[in-house]
Amino acid sequence: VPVDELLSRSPDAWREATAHPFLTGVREGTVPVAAFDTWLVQDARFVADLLRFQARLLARAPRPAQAVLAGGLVALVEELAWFEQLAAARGLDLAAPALPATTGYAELLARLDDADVPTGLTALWTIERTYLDAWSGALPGAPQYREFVEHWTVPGFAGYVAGLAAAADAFPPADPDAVFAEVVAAEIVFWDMAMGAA
Ligand code: MP5
Repeated sequence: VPVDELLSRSPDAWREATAHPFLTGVREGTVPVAAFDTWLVQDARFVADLLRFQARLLARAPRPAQAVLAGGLVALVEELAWFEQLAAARGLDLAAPALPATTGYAELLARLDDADVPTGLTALWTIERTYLDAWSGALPGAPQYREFVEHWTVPGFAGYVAGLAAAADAFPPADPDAVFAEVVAAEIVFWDMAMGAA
């Protein structure tokens, strides 16, 4: 099954992960600054974890998947610098402790280090496709959050997600629905955490 079909096979979970109240608040400008800043600090930490996961996946990846993974890795290093600039401008401490949702997601990534490469590719596609659809649903975004909405909705990011889908479809895992469900569940908990509910 092509990865793009996984969305419609788990519609309820997908809606929760991509049409969360946090995102409605980003669109309408009603998400409290404190909740947004919590998300920002925790997401910077997630991206640092994701960078390590992706580096390990690249090291194991078959030749045709290397280019998209390597390009994504460079983008992640740049994204971390972007997070650092934003945190400094907002007076946020990126060394703040990881909250349980962030620790839980890091543990999922660590388990995926031990899974086979096809499972890792489908997981990575799910991670990125979630952000593409989630932030696209928040377009154009309230002025104070617009920079973030733009970051995950530019054509270059959509192109990256399409490249990951092609890699995942070329090397399908035995149970794509299972890894998709695990990642989507972690994404829902992550939004809940920002809203103070996890
Ligand atoms: C992404 C992210 C997207 N930043 N945070 C979570 C919790 N899930 C997915 O990853 P990237 O590398 O920022 O595009």
